[in-house]
Amino acid sequence: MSAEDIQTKLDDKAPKKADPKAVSVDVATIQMLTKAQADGCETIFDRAVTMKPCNIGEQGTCCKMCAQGPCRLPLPKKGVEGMDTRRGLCGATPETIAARNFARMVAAGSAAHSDHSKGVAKVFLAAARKEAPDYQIKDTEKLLEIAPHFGVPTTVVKDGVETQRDIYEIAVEVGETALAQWGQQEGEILYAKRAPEARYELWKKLGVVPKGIDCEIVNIMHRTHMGCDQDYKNIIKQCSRAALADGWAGSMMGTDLQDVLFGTPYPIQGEINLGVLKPDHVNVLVHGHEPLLSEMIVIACQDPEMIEYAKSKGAKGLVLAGLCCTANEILVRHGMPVAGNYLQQELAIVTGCVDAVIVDVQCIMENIANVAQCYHTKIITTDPRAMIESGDVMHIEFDEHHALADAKRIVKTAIDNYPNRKSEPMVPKAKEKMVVGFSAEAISYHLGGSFRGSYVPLNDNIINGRIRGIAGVVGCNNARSVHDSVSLTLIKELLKNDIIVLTTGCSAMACGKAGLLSPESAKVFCGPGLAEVCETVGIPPVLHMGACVDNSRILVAATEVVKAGGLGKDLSDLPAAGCAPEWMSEKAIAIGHYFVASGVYTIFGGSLPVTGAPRFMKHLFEELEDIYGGKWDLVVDPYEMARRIIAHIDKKRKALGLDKARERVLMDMADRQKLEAA
Ligand code: CUV
Repeated sequence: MSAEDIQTKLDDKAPKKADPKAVSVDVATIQMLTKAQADGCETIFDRAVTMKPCNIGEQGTCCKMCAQGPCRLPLPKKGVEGMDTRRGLCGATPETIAARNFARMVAAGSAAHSDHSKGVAKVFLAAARKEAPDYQIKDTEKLLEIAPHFGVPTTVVKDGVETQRDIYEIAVEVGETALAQWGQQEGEILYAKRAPEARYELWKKLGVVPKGIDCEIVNIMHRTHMGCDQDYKNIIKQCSRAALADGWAGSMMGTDLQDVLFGTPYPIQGEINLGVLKPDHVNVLVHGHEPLLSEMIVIACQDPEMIEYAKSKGAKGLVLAGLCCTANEILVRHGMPVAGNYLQQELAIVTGCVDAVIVDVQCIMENIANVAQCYHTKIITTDPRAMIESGDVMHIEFDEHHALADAKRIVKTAIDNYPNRKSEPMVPKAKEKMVVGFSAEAISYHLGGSFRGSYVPLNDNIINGRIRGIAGVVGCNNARSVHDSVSLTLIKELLKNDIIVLTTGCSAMACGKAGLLSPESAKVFCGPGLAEVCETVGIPPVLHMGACVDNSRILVAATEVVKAGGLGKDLSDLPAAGCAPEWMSEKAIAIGHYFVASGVYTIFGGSLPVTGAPRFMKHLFEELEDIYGGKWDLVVDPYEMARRIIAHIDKKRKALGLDKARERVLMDMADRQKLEAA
């Protein structure tokens, strides 16, 4: 065999690489993926080319709940004709198997959000008791607003005069009551009553008001054990309890307590994309989810001593930026720059100028440890629940009792790594300005258009048809779909049709990068009605509401819309829908299900592991609507997603007697190209 033949053989065996231009619509991503490949550094994009997903798992019909399997029940090529005779060894039907798998995703997703929030509640209580000196009760207005939901009085009558109680006293009681919600075994979660009355009554009638948080998650783990719940409808009912415990308790309390500790977000400017990194500065990235650590890192990085220390190492200064939902947390509260969303975490390191990535929990790809080894980046884990064995990862445990000292130690380690850079950094130019921080309170304040905030003007604009409806477009990136593309295509379609978009998570970041989070984008992307409203009020047509736990803000905002009147009595009456176009994490499934159980029509993109079980799928996609007024759907094409959302919104408008809505704007190819170019 000649040397040439050998080389050809080796080339054949060489791993196939992704085509950068085919996998993302984000220029910075395309640029850095090209660099990664030139540097010989493998990323998720390349692996997505070489490794195909398992079709049985994708259909949701692989059961590995016991050691007699795994039992694999793929759909026959021709589909199921007549009786579906597929069974696991124990006799489990595809429905039982898919429902169990789905339920465990709900459990894991709810656990992730709720465990994050439980940690927040613990620190909140420590702060209230003045046992965690680096944390304070910052947003007292929000504390006073939430205290009644916990049954905590905010005033006391002294000498016949009603006076406000001591803030820290209130906070201790709120903290104790909140923390008890996780372990509660009987009764109802307190925040269930924050939902519109009709919704709460429906949950009661259906018997799905969660008793507590942890117990509903444990219940799923039990009932999905081998030989336990074998009725997919009954399993889904438990999914509702656990998911509602996530959305209306775990996540919602997490958001609220974080707001009290760190401030409720109000509109603030920020910048996004890899262009926020500076080659001649120390660049520190925070990545993960919990603001407990990142808030302290923000303070540490602004410390003049720390900046001087960075300069002493030869850097011009210190840049702190974020990845994933941690980025959203420090963005919406402090306007800190965002380096990128989920699929950009490896690529940030590929710039060669990231001196450390500080991670806590969730959405951290193990491969960042390997990518870091191609460059000089230090990966620092900080949470005992999320350590990394691969590569050369450091662990500096973060303890909230001496939070700031830990944060400084971590940042110092990053600075010490600056002189170790291996190669000339290459930072993409791409970055965009954006306005973010639309908490439910901020929306009320901004749209209220008066001294006192109100949702009435928003409702008025929905009723008069300027705004056709509301869509929540949230969720992740997914290496199985074109990065940012599905979300952006869908959102642009919705805007064109006068649908205002509420967003969180990595989807929000996609919008930021594409310029959709600037007020100026309204006249470029929106239909005339929505453009007029946005221009009058001075808001972007896509409102960035925060991280994934902040999807609870969407529930609160939607409830406020119901309360403001004129659009029905329940969340399911609203001309509104939800979508996670590029979802990938189990948290997304938990979120999806709490939206459905709250009465929202919810579309997921890509794939959903239910398609191998036709009766179970019908239950999720059709029958749930009769029960909850909301249902699941799976749509791959973003134009079709938009079509279904618009149809749903029009259906709801008609039911409300608001059916003078204009026809959907149908775009031809030229229109689309114009939009794409804009
Ligand atoms: Ni929590 S869950 S990839 S960071 S939104 Fe982004 Fe958001 Fe999904 Fe993860």
